[in-house]
Amino acid sequence: MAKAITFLLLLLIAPAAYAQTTHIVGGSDGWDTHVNYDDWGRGQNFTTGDILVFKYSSDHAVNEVNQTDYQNCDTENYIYSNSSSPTNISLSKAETRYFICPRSNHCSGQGMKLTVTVLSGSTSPGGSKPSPPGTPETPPLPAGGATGILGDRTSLMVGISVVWGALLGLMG
Ligand SMILES: [Cu+2]
Repeated sequence: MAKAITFLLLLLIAPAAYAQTTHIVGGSDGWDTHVNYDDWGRGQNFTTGDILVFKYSSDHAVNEVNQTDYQNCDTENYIYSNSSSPTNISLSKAETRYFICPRSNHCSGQGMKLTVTVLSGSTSPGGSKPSPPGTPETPPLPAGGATGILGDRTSLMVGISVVWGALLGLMG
């Protein structure tokens, strides 16, 4: 009986422990002009361990900048720059990060700027930052976000593998 309970607990815990979400910036619109990235960002739960993916044409690029340069759309003093889509960014720490497109007036005039506030995941070391009111600890499945659902399925598969390993260990 104790073994059965352990098994059930592992089944519940394992998928959550390996949860990692891939956020495609702008969804199907990608990283482009005339997309409201504030609106897009509000629908996402960015958690440590997640990955941000910028997909764009050769008209664009991705610069990570500080808060002041973000507000001023200053592209000179970037922290990181990449122009070969897709650009993958690992959200490894609980912090706020700022991304802009350095081409033409895309940041100042075309809305190509994105703020990402990364919250600490429950499994990351170093204590967790309290979530703002209304933000659930565990991200819900995004509505219509195919990649998010795929990511969760991958997590589930990994979780099931872990459970199977534990079960075989219990039986052996
Ligand atoms: Cu651009």
